Amino acid sequence: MDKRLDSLLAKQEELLTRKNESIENNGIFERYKYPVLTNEHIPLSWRYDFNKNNNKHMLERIGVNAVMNSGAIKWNGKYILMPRVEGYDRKSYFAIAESSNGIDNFRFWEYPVIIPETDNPDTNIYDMRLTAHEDGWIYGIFCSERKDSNAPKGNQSSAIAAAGIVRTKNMKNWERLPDLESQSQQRNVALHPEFVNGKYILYTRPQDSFIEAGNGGGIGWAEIDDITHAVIKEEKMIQHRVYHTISEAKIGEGPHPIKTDKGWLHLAHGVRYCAAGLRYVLYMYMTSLEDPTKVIAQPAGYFMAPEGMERVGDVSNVLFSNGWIFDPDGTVFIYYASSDTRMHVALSSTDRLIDYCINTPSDGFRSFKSVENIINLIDKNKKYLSEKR
Ligand code: M1P
Repeated sequence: MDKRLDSLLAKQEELLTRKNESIENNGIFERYKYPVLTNEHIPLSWRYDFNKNNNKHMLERIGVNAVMNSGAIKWNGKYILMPRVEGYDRKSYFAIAESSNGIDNFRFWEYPVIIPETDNPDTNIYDMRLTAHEDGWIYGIFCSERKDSNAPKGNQSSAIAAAGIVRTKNMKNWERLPDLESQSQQRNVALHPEFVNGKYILYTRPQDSFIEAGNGGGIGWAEIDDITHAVIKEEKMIQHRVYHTISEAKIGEGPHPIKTDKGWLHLAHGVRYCAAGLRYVLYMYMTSLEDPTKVIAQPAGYFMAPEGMERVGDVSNVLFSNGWIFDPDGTVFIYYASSDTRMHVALSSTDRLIDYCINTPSDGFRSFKSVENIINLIDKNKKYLSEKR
């Protein structure tokens, strides 16, 4: 074999077998030192022609720019990630990587995933949200992007975002169902794992245009009669954008919520404007088991924001999550992408996340209220310490 290829393979093997290390403990979750997936994790057989007769300099033929925004699911005892892989050609596609422990040694399966097209082919597909539904199928809902056919002549960037739907029983063969029918553009759509009142439930994110939320931009709850022909008849908004919060510009549901005995735990992203552009952070909220459209807890501000190297990438100042895995022992593996470039993991537990959601003060929407929350805490601590003495 070619010397250069040998050395590329050896270097990649080192990366794929590297142990990850927990680096931080703020009490709520632990971050890990190394990204779990990057463009360097993509198999070399997808990128290089190994035959020296065709590739005497062993040049890379098909480059990968980023591996980000990953769906996640525990399947056959393995931690499965289904990220958005973006090529140098700016087209995204899906691929599956698995690990035995969920924190390191993720390896891609042999081939990227084939998502069948509809009669109206997608230009770009990304941001898969996976749900093992109680109907027995594993569903994937993703963003399907196409050129806006009504864009003025010469405009090459106007696009339409819609929710594409696929399902599988083996994670290998994906059946494409018709795209979600909606009055508005849609991105960040996730399927609730259970039927509610006999209906499939979608968390939606209506938006007026491809980028701007416009009048939409919150998280909607839509009841769907038939998932094989999904039509939104009505959207009840369960999360709203609010002035001067972390989510004044846009909000998007992350993966589907996790069911706990205290309620449904939700992970979402909030977007705000700042001088550097848009800033994406992750936040959490909880909904009631009896009425999952009712928010029962929502801590103020963000749960996770970009830190250190996470701050920089193709689209800087972005954390985004569309995948988490909940183990029966209560461990929660939070998979998140930083700056549209790479994938990370953070670990927590349902106990800690419930505690975080229920006991963190909610947003008072004014500086005065924020100070009030701090003073309350100081006073409680003073009382506790004086009683202890
Ligand atoms: O670039 C940040 C994110 O922007 C979009 O998310 P949203 O629709 O909430 O603005 C998506 O394109 C997402 O993939 C991307 O990470």
